[in-house]
Amino acid sequence: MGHTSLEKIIALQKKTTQIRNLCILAHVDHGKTTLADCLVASNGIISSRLAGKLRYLDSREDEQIRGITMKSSAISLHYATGGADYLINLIDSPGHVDFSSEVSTAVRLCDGAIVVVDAVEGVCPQTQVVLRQAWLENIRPVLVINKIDRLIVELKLTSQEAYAHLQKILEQVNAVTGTLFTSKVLEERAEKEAETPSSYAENDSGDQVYDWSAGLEETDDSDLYFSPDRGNVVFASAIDGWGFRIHQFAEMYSQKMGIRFWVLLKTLWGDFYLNAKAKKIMKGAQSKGKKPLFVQLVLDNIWSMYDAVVTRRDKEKVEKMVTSLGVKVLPRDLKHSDPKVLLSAICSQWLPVSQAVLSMVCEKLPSPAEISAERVEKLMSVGARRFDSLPEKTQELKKAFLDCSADETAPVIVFVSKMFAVDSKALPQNKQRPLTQEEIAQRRELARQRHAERQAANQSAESPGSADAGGTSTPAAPATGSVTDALCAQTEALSVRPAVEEDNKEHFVAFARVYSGVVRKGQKVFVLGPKYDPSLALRVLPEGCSVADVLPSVPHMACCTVDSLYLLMGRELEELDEVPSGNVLGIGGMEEFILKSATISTSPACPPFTPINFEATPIVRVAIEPKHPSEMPKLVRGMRLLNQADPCAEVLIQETGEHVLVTAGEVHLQRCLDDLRERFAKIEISASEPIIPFRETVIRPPKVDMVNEELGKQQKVAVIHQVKDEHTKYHEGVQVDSTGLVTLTTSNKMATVRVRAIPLPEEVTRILEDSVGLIRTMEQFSLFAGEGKTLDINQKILEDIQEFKVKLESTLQGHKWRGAVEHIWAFGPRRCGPNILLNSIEGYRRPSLWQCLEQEKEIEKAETTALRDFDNSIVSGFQLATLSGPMCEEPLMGVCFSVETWDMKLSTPQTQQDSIDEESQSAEPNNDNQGECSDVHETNASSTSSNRSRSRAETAGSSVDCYGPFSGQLIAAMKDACRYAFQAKPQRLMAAMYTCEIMATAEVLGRVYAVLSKREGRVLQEEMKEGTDMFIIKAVLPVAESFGFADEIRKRTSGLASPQLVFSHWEVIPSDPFWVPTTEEEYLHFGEKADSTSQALKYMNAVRRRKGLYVEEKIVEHAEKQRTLGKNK
Ligand SMILES: Nc1nc2c(ncn2[C@@H]2O[C@H](COP(=O)(O)OP(=O)(O)OP(=O)(O)O)[C@@H](O)[C@H]2O)c(=O)[nH]1
Ligand SMILES: [Mg+2]
Repeated sequence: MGHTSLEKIIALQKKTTQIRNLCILAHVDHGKTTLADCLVASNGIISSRLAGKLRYLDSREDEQIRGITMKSSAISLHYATGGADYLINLIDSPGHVDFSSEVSTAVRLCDGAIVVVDAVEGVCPQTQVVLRQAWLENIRPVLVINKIDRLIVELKLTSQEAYAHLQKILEQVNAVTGTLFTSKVLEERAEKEAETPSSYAENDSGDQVYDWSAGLEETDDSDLYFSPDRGNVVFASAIDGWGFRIHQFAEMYSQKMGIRFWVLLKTLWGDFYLNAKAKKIMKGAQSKGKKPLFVQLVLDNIWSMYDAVVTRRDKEKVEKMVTSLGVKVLPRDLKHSDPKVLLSAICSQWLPVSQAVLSMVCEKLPSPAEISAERVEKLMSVGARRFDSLPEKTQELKKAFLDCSADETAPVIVFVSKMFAVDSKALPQNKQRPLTQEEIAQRRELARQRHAERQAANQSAESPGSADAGGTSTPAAPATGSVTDALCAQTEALSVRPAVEEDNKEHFVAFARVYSGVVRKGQKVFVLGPKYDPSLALRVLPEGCSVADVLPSVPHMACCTVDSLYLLMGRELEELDEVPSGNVLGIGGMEEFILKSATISTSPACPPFTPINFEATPIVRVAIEPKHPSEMPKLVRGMRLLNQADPCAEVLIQETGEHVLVTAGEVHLQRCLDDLRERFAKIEISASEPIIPFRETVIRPPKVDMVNEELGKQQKVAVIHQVKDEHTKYHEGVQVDSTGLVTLTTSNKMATVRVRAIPLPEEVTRILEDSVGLIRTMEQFSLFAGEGKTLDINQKILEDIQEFKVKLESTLQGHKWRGAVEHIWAFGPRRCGPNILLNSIEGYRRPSLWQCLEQEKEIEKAETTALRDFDNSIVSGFQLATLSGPMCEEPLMGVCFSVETWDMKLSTPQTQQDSIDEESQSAEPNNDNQGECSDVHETNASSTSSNRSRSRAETAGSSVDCYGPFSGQLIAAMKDACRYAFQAKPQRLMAAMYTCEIMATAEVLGRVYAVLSKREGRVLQEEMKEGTDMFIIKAVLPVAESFGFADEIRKRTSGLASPQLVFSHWEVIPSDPFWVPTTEEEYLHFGEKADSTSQALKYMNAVRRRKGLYVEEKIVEHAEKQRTLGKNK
């Protein structure tokens, strides 16, 4: 526990205004954990000598080995300043992209964040991401510019150059904040406009004034930016243990030089210099070529310290400095062979980093009591629901949030952001603790008794008088034996039992924060799942009920008793009896009730908190198997535990029965597998090669062939292995014309569809991908409309749908796409994917997909024709076709299927014919033939009979047919038609692509390029980072080639470059997997066998093989003649 006792921390937990909940955020390796070490050391939990080396909060073995953080962990620290005591609940988070979900869960529980930026690398991709996350959660950030020692020792900058460099970094960080701020102001303005439809405002005189400002002017943004004079920036070197805010120097020099403190504070950072003669501070240091104040008064001191201690090792100077600073240095530090030891001994007393950071945190970050109304509303309103649409009782809870009160009467509201597994040994109740006096006495007594019994037993065995010839034992013997046994068992129980129990249970602790009230051990609470609906519960539950009552069951709500509460202390947990509002805590015994996150409350009116924003998309999948098949149940249990313990990992069982694990990236995968092996399943497992997702698409016919010759002009050659021919062979009943129009008739010959596949422009595919949420809403609306209900959609979403439509219209230009957007029939697969089904059937009208936009207008009554009734079958066929393509059964992407005609001939059995005719009274020309079973009604789409009854179609659908139900046939026919239409076009595979940013020095640049090109990567951009000799390379790389990429780069560049891969987009692989040489040039160039098979073919075959599909391959071509080896050879 360090210097601070548990009692002290418990007392501090009650003072809400003195609490700070914060997390440390940064790009990977910018020094978060090292900084956390310095803060932890200030509480005496670890020795300050080890701070920076121990990385105390990286408690997992793999975190220590790899040197990166993988899990966020929390610790409570005590800080006293100016007579006030503060409790700092600190959460260290990982910086690697693969673990960004851990960052999201940490940010949710905090009110503030320390953003750390490496002084050399500056703002990196993850820095931007974490700034955005902090912004989205409405938490306030402060900045630490870390690793300033690298500017001195590695880059060897002068103090003036370093100043310019630091200024740039600050500008970069503020630029990111500025962008976030502007977009928010614009969004708010848009919202306001939506509420008041016109932006014309009447002023007093009645004139109309148009407000043309973007709203940016009136919104105060000065508090938002990082600026040293505002005290929210610390300059530090965590590894050497120093850090400062300019306040400290302003104070020091104001005494020394007699300048007022605030004048110095305002001028210490900026373009000011000291005019020694006039004893004045003047502006314009840069233009006059003077040393800025910051360089002269601050940086020069540090530079000379490094110069004396590290570079020149000037003993005399060091001693002088030590005495002038008034710090104490141990003789062994002075003599230490590593100058860094001496340096950190001096600096950590002169400018202790923990002091600088903690005082900034207490001063600049809000306490839990200062939670803003805006943040509360955001936390309480799930999804598209507005806060004011919540039930009244729920809205009243907003006050409880704002009060953050720890009163008895305040409702308890707790949010659990993740579950984490702990070793049962780490639980305080199982920890080995020193025995109390009584226990020692008890044990002594037991031992004594046992000894006495044993002696008594020996005596009775030896005593000759009681010897029993019959071999039966004396009545005393069994009795003594049993007493001894019982005693032994008792003593063993004291020592052994906990060890036996701990093996069979993994303990989960909920990582949580109290937003209102006090949670107590043994208290009964409601656990509300993410889908819980308070309005439903308030209707079902009796008025004024409490958790203790017997209540009817409500979906997504459970009642449970709080089992144990913990104070999180990094690697350790301390047991608590109660935790008041405003604190971060661990809750034990919740694993039965909570999967990953939940809201806990004593009030049923409490809404579930908004889901956490996860930045990472899980993309790497592997299939997992136990080494020994009999251990399957253990694996299943282990995977279930893993799923609970990791916010981002997904575990699923595929239709094929495979157990699949989906993770965010390679490093994450590795950690999940280690966890499974060593912790959750405790068995040997084997994981498949990562399953790489692909997409299938069609493209416009290429104009040139594989040797860049224009197609069409060359002589074709006969190729022996003509693969293409096989692909153009179709089933009977299928016709494909030269333009790729496929005509297909159902098996019972009653319906014919003509379908064509058209590649969608790339832009359209992208728009479709980005608008999945909107498409789902539209789909739901249509579904409701079909049932005669209406779905109320929030105004903002309607506007977004309108915008989506306009965007589609503007990208689908040209005569081919005329009116296409209006005629979109469906999206697929799963009704929201990036493929379009287009209704190009002349005369067939169906309700528009965009009907939600036309709410005001009367939704046109769709005509009920036979076609209309089977509309769904066509859509289903399309959905199936887009879900798995013909190349390797992967989903399609960017394909439009245009249905050009759809003819139906409906036969109606005679028995029902009469009633139908009476009802519908449609003028059918061939009514007179009704006696024959082969009676056929022509229901062409262009036929005008508009009032055909529904029952007719149903009859047709259910009529007995040797080919099965008609709707099923139609689905199959449509699916096949789509597949053939797809195959009639040039087919291509699409690969998932990662983007990565690699930072590398000039020497290793060549090797980075070599690795990239070997793995089919492509460099997009290369630029030099200003003020350093680092290059930043932006590249894209197929996911399929990415395994081991980061490791290889690291190895080839001796650890100098380390890339982070983030999923970016899907890209068409240009080579044709079905390609065979067909022209003379190609034949000459690639040879008859076309051995140098394309990348696309390799991928395709790999997927087919994995799925157990037929792979066209010649395994042995020119086999040597078989030779029989002699027996003895
Ligand atoms: N030169 C120098 N190196 C530092 C400093 N602070 C940290 N480091 C080094 O930077 C490396 C990464 O430090 P960590 O503290 O593990 O970084 P992190 O931000 O926690 O990394 P992740 O948790 O993996 O994102 C370690 O090798 C540290 O020794 C510093 O002030 N100066
Ligand atoms: Mg770390």
